[in-house]
Amino acid sequence: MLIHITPRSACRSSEITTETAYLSRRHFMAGTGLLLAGAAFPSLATETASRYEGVTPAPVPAWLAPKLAKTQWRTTEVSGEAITPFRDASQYNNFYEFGPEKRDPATHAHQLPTEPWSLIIDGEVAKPGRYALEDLFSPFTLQERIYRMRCVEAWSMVIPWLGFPLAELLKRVEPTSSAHYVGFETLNDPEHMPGIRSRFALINWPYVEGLRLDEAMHPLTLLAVGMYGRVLPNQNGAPLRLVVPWKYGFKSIKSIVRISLLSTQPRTTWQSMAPQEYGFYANVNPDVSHPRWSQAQERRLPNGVFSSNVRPTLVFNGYADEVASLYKGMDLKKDY
Ligand SMILES: Nc1nc2c(c(=O)[nH]1)N[C@H]1C(S)=C(S)[C@@H](COP(=O)(O)O)O[C@H]1N2
Ligand SMILES: [Mo]
Repeated sequence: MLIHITPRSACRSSEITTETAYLSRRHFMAGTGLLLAGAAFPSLATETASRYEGVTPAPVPAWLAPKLAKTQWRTTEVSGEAITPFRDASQYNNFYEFGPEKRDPATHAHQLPTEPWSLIIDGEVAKPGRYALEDLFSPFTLQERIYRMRCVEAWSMVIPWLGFPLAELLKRVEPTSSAHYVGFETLNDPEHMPGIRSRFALINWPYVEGLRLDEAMHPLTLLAVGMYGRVLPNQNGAPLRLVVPWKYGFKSIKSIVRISLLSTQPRTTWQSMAPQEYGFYANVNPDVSHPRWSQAQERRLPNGVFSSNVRPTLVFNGYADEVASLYKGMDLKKDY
């Protein structure tokens, strides 16, 4: 998502094929009902091993291990859309704190210390504080959520996240009646984040993001602490990151150190860098082109010379049934 360079990942017209049969969009059945039913996962060990495909996952931290045992698992497919191999999801990343290239996060992020980690919750909230991660998470049961992830650069993946709804955390800290937005902030650690040290970085660190309170409270909005049945790799935003599946990937901020309840709309990193290209809402929308490329299609990873894997982009990334009502009466071409 370098703002002055057309990303290499943007679809070339030669890659575009017509997708004749798109499978059911209603993969997220009956809201969260299916997830909460929490069917036991038949063989987590074998399943996880095959997902990792020879890549050694990081060890599971002490605070996560007991939670994994109680995780509510669901099936391994999203309506016939294959889960992206762990290899791709953990080695083709955007995390500018570690550098601008897709391989940079996987190369450098392992240096980042993620234990201990604490999260500041402040602003318009009855119970502000600095919370140790393990204390903060102790009440929550992890769920597996298999979501499409659509980058604004027009590539996408399908990732099985492990986490819990952000709403559960927000309810516990009790937003006041003046809280209308939620702001998020990533760790700013130049010592361990070479992208921050770089003289070429255009970003005003720390990376910041935001949601309207109703978006933050939506049951699809997840705080993820793991993926593919294990701990989050650092390059994917350990120890905790946001996942907002109906919005472009840049909203899903990684390695969060602060969550602020706010009365007014916060500044966000990409919007402040290039407001004509990246909006606050950033809802996935095939009908609103990026000024430099179309958003009508996307390249589903992994792809290759013989399988371009180009597919049509779905409005709200396929989650319209769940989230379209949040934007009733809004002009999504104006509030992009
Ligand atoms: N702190 C931080 N969060 C970030 C980014 C970033 O550069 N820094 N990149 C975003 C972008 S553009 C995308 S597409 C997703 C990528 O998430 P993934 O690497 O886990 O697939 O992370 C988002 N979160
Ligand atoms: Mo992105």
